[in-house]
Amino acid sequence: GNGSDSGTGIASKVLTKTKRPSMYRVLILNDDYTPMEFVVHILERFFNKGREEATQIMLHVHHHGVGECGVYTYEVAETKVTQVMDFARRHQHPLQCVMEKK
Ligand code: TYC
Repeated sequence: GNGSDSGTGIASKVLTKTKRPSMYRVLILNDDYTPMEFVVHILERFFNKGREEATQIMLHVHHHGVGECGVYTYEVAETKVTQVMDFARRHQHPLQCVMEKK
């Protein structure tokens, strides 16, 4: 980046450090009670998945215990986790959603 003269008459050049943001995976966890259709709905509604991919992710979680919904910057990931946890609680399902640094 550039620093320009702001009054001294001496122009300077400033090196601007750019850095990519850390990325976070949002994961959903399996449980014995949340209906499969509800999980598919969550993946469609909050993670913009189509029916086919949402179903694949849900079945992966059902069989393996955990699965990735998406990868986001910290604030976006945190918002997704809160939205999913609130939605599951409102519908009285025990679905758990967490984030982890990549
Ligand atoms: N195991 C649940 C069932 O049999 C389905 C399920 C899938 C629940 C994925 C949570 O993240 C989950 N109804």
